Amino acid sequence: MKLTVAQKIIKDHLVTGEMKKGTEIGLRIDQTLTQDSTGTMAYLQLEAMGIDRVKTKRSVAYIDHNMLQAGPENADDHKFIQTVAKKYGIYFSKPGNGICHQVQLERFSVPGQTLIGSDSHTPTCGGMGMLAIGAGGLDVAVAMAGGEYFITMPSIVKVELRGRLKLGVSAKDIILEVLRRCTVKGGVNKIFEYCGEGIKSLTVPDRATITNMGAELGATTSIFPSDENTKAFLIAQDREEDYIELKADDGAEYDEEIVIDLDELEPLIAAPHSPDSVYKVREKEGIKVDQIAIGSCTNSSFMDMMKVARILDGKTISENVSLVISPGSRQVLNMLAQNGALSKLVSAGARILESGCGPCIGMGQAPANEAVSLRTFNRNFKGRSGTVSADIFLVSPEVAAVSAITGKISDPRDFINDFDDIKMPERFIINDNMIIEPAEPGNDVEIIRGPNIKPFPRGEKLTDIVEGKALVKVEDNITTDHIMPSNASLLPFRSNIPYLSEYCLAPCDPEFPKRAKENGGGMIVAGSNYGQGSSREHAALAPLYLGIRAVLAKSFARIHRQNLINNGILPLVFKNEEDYDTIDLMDDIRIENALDQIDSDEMIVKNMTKNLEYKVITDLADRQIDMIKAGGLLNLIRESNMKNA
Ligand code: MIC
Ligand code: SF4
Repeated sequence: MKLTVAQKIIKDHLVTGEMKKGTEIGLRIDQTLTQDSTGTMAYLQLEAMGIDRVKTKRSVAYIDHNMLQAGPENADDHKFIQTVAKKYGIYFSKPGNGICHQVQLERFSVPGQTLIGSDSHTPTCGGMGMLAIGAGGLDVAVAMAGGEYFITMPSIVKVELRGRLKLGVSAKDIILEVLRRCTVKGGVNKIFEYCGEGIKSLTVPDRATITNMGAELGATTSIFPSDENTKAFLIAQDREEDYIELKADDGAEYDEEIVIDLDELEPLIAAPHSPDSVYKVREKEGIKVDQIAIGSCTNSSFMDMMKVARILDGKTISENVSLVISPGSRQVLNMLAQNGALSKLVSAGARILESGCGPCIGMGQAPANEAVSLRTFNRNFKGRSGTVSADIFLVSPEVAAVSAITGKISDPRDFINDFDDIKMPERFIINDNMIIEPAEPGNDVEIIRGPNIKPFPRGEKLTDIVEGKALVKVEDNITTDHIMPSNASLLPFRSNIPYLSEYCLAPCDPEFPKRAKENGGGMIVAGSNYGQGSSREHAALAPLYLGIRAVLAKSFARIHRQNLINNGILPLVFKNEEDYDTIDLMDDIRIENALDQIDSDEMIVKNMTKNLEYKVITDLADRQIDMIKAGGLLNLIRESNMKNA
């Protein structure tokens, strides 16, 4: 059989199941990554599994999100992660070393291998020809312990790039174009595989911009072949030995095809408040801008920063603009410092932030009320910046840099003459002294736990009757930023679910946590694509803590659905979407014979208040049914450990 790049990697790593679209498959995982805002929980779960040492080829723990240290909580969590990493055989990337995806791409990514990470933008390393997938922290912990990672065998979308990008148009515009065409729910259970003549002119970091933001499609992942450009990047990272060539077989079959003519692409912009609300920059030209932020795991590579430095060289930014720049990694920052580009950025008036997520996750730099902020990031969900009334637009580094000078949204094609002098370096500065090696097996490293680490909630076994009130009713495309908001004041509590749960779904309905507690838990009712966005399992753990037993939705985002199942919460999809309209807040919802019903693909849910019955689709694999019955994956693992003891 002729295979695509993704199918080849899946075939090489398949442990359970068959490569049959829509069925569940289990994959062997070579590498894992965690970051600090999901990592604390993931490592608590790893500890609960009772293994001595990780079984992966390489696991890395990064500190990049919770970088503001306004109190001791974040630094305490960093210490916990550092000591756990040392003990269990995990490499530890210190705060300041860079954003997990950027550093993973530079220093650890290997074409042909599998990677899962407790962050939805893990597909960044798809730019290196890895099968790189975002997952909940518990799934990552299981993979570290040597377990498989289960996904639905995805369909493969061929994205053929033709021609070459014009000056002022960049990789960001390619992924914005894909988002414009496919939307934020268009990628569920699909892999976007890039090919065609057009990929030859894209460097690995360009490709990584595209695979990174493929997360916004809801896709399982995105991937590029491994070719001469991959080799050049690996040589420049002094890792030539990691190179293998990887390309799709001639005649490989795809499920869908998209063709993008790069010559015809123009600078694009995603308008508030969704990454798929895409326009031409020309259509938004002239809008006054208050803040510009350049960085994030989407656009913070050396080449991106060099283009920005080139545009800002000798200029001063508009008096009304605050420009913040966070280079993606210490390697990038160091390169800019060494070649003088950093000085150009500073001279133009940029505020340089440390290498980390920063404003992308609301860790500082919240814009002013009603401000317009132009960002090179990947998400512009309402309130994510820390300012609910702000309007966030997503753009390329080129658009951001020229707009910083003019003070309004501007098209770079009117300002740039050439980037000819900007070349991929033949050799990056290699300095891994902020990556701490793990201790030898059999060590006695002491794990340091701060007082902010609270036990995480455990699910309960499925009962035959599942009932409760509809405690909240929300619309389509609810993000995990709605379910479990993240900002500078909440992120320090990522290891404290009782505290976080007070804010669960608060942007949609601030009374929900109180109502849930008063009623001893119940159900969530939601529209389509519920739980899109991040991989944070806190969006399942906080509802679990509040006693949520089921979520009835029109459809779910992939990672969030699995996080619910991992925690023993039923994800139920309305068979008839109109049923959603008949449920009102506080209706009594009841599932009878749940223990029998769970074994089939559909269940009957009763609305006792309205005297109505709904058919819901469960579509659970046998393994997932076991998890729901056990009250979550950790309980299941414990049960099987007990059986084997
Ligand atoms: C995000 O971009 O939303 C995050 C913060 O990186 C999350 C992880 C988290 O919530 O900690 C993600 O993308 O998974
Ligand atoms: Fe960090 Fe933003 Fe990337 Fe999430 S999207 S990993 S917050 S830079």
